[in-house]
Amino acid sequence: MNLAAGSNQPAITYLNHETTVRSWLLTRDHKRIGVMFLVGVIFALLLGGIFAMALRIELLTPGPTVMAPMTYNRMFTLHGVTMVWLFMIPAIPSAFGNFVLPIMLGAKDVAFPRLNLASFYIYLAGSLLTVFGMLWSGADTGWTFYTPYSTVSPTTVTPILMGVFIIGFSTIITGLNFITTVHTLRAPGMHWTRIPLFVWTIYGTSVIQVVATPVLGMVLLLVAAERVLGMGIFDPSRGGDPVLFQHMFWFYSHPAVYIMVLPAMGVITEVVCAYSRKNIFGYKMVAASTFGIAFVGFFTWGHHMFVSGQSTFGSGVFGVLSMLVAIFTAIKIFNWVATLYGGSIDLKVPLLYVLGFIFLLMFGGMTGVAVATTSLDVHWHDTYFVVAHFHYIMVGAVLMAFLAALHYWWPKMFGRLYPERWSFLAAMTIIFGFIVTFLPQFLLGNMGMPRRYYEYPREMQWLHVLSTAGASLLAFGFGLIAIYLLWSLRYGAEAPVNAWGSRGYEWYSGSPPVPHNFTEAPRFEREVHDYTVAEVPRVY
Ligand code: HEM
Ligand SMILES: [Cu+2]
Repeated sequence: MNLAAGSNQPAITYLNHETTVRSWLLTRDHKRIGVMFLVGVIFALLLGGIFAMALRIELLTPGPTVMAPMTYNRMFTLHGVTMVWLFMIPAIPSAFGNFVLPIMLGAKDVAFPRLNLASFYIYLAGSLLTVFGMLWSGADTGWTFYTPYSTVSPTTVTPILMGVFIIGFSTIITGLNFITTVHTLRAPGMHWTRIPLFVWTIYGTSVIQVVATPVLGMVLLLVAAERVLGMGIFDPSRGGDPVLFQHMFWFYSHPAVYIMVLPAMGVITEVVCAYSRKNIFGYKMVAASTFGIAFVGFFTWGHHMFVSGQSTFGSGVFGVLSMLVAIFTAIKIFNWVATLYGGSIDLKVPLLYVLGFIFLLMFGGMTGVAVATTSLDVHWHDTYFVVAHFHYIMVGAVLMAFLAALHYWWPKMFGRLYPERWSFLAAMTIIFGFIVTFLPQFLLGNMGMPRRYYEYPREMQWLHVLSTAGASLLAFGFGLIAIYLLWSLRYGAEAPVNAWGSRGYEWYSGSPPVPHNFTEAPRFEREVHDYTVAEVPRVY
């Protein structure tokens, strides 16, 4: 062990062994690539957040407020495109998955480090093309690019479609890399039953990424071909079928919601164990439910199409299959709560986000079951009810998990502690701000407020104003986090070796880790999160 003088951190870490810009840009170190992805997705979150605030400000009054109707259409498209494709999909797998997955397995790196770097540049190229399309004149199709409108819209749809198409390759490559890493690079003692649950969720996600993303690629390319070459694939006026688009789009995009939520569930499992000082209750069930969700998720896409003219029987089958997902999710929720129960709880800020996650996921999940009920969904489809449902899951749950991961692994990644009081204030602001933003949207949807509308009747105004107020709180919370995290990089106290006394395997390496994670391959001789052992062996 070679420690820096007067410190418990390694003298040479992945951060300081080379410091030139070139050493970052050409790095093959999974940790640096993870950090670069993290910076990328945070920029996307910021950009998507600015679009969101513009939308909420416009909706403060029933009529025109600050922008023209066409600008509004572009705004919600840019918001959705940025948040879904540039932030949500890569957020947890590509950033945190890259950073911690190899360390958790006792590996030096991922299986294909060069490909890993390529994945980052593909993500960057796709994102830049998308942002270029947005700045050029933006698109007004919504993030879902529904045909036939997307094939005729006069806005800059094609570059944005192609940007998202390119980002898909990054997703596929990263998925392949993780699957191969799990199969081939496990250190001695890392049996299948010892694999941390975060890794299992990344594995399940990777399978979805590899299997489903090509379908998205195909459908986007076909829309682009229809726009550029005038082929008649989806546009009925040219002999195409617009519903075919919906099938292909949702065949990917429903499983894609699990690309977002499964890694989030993995983070939650790690954090619950670490701060309740207990191994997960029902490891095998939690791991199996991950694959249950990943598998069933492939057979539920028709719940987005109840009003598309599909047969009533078809809708019924899709509805029932969708509800199965709730059962697997409930298994996880039960096991998290059972782990917390009787644990030695240490309420640090990542655990606070976990409590927020569980609460909001239940709201999102149960309203999911409600909208999967055909008779109810015919009323709620394309209203704010659906908007609220998926924001409860995507923002309420996934973003909470993202923030939990950021706060849990921050000392590991950068070797610094952040101010605890400020982090609590920010977490409370975000959880409260979230509820104020999105709870009114359920009510609005039920009153008949359609999604993507620029104007609304006056009696809905107070709910919209409430929602905008909540969004402002959210923005304030994020600003706070940005300030204290950046502050901590320079002025934060040096983090101890294992900031939380966690028994997760990633703490076997230093904080921050040495360039190849370990000086010798660690041996895994206990179960993950076994708090009955006296101390964590460290190998760096
Ligand atoms: C218990 C599990 C879930 C069920 C049963 C469920 C069900 C549904 C249904 C039926 C719809 C379509 C409603 C409509 O358009 O009228 C829907 C929309 C949506 N759900 Fe879920 N959902 C579940 C979980 C999730 C999760 C985990 C996510 C994300 C991580 C998610 C994200 C979405 C999105 C993005 C949409 C709307 C897409 C759009 O039209 O823009 N859902 N959900
Ligand atoms: Cu779905």
